[in-house]
Amino acid sequence: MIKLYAFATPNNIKPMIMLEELGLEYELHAINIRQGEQKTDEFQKLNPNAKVPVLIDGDMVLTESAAILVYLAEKHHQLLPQQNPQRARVFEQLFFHASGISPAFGNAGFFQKLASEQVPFAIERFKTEAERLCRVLDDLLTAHTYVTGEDFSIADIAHFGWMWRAEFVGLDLSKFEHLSRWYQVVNARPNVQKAITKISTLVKT
Ligand SMILES: N[C@@H](CCC(=O)N[C@@H](CS)C(=O)NCC(=O)O)C(=O)O
Repeated sequence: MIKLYAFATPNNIKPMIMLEELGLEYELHAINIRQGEQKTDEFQKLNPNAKVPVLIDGDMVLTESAAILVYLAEKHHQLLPQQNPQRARVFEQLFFHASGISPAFGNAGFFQKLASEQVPFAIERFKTEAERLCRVLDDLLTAHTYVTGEDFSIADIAHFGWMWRAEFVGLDLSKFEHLSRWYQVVNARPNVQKAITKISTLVKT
């Protein structure tokens, strides 16, 4: 059976939503990153980068949430269009997520909620950037139901991961009309709710 090593954080809800959407059974293994369990020698044999999530599917041991989404989508032929331009649009959003949204949101949350000292410049820098990126998504969503068009895809799952933790980042999504509407649509999916229920059994960030 598929195994997922995870903790209750934005990057980990993504593969869980995907597994639920695909209707796959999986074992969830908690790695408590607040207690340093990601730094053990045993865990670093799975991910030398010492981060969750890690997916194990047979011989495949895979890290990086976006790569896990693509792997599962390609294996099960779902939530990633086969043809361009739609396929390229999904990758465009995945790279935008991994290189833009994820680091900005992660740093904004870290400097506001977890850093051992308050660094106003860092808080301002990353929170402003996170808000700017929400505005980019909000503008994009004026034209479509989902981030790449009218079909739900792994790009929506990736973005949902961090939007689900907007409060940790100090962001009020209700300020973004279209992004809020999209969030409610994705959040209402039964499989998204199943993933949230399961991940909530792990410790929250
Ligand atoms: N780019 C990676 C980021 C993974 C990541 O940062 N995971 C965090 C939890 S959301 C983690 O394991 N942090 C532990 C640490 O940095 O020590 C992905 O998308 O999977």
